Amino acid sequence: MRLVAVHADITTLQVDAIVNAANTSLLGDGGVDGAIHRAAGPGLLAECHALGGCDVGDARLTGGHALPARHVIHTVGPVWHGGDAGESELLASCYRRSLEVAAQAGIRSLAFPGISTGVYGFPVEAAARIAVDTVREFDAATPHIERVIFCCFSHEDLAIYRRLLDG
Ligand code: AR6
Repeated sequence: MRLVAVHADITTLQVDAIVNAANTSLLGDGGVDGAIHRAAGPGLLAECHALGGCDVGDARLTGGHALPARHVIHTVGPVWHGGDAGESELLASCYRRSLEVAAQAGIRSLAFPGISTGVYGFPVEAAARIAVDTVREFDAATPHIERVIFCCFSHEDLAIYRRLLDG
């Protein structure tokens, strides 16, 4: 598996799947979730309605609709409450479940945003470390996915990921 970090709007990426930082309703809101729903069009919302929600730390698969990506994997990150409420384990679970769902669907390339690091307030550096470690562990156990992209929305986030991936 190749792990790379890029600076991009995730809705523009041509990959088998992009991951969405959703909420438990799966019905779209702001941030990357809002951007994905706007770019995918109303068909995505209809498909999400039928799923009936998703637990924190879990993931669900839909089509990509009008997106260049063929699928969207919706995962629900934890809200940051200071770090003693199981936030790290739940965030690791988001990455692991997204990869499991991707592998089951035969997805070979996927892109993650910084789950929970926007409105949900998870510190970026700690979140990036969990993201990279969890993807590397998954790769060692099940080498099905060829390319994982960490899609950074700021140059600061990109610098953090580049450092972790080089280290
Ligand atoms: N492409 C890539 N990354 C993006 C984009 C984009 N187009 N837009 C934002 N980001 P957030 P969360 C980055 O707040 O913290 C929603 O309302 C952003 O800079 O989208 O998990 C949901 O419905 C940050 O690094 O997600 C939930 O209610 C990262 O994506 C709640 O927000 C995540 O920021 C989830 O909060």
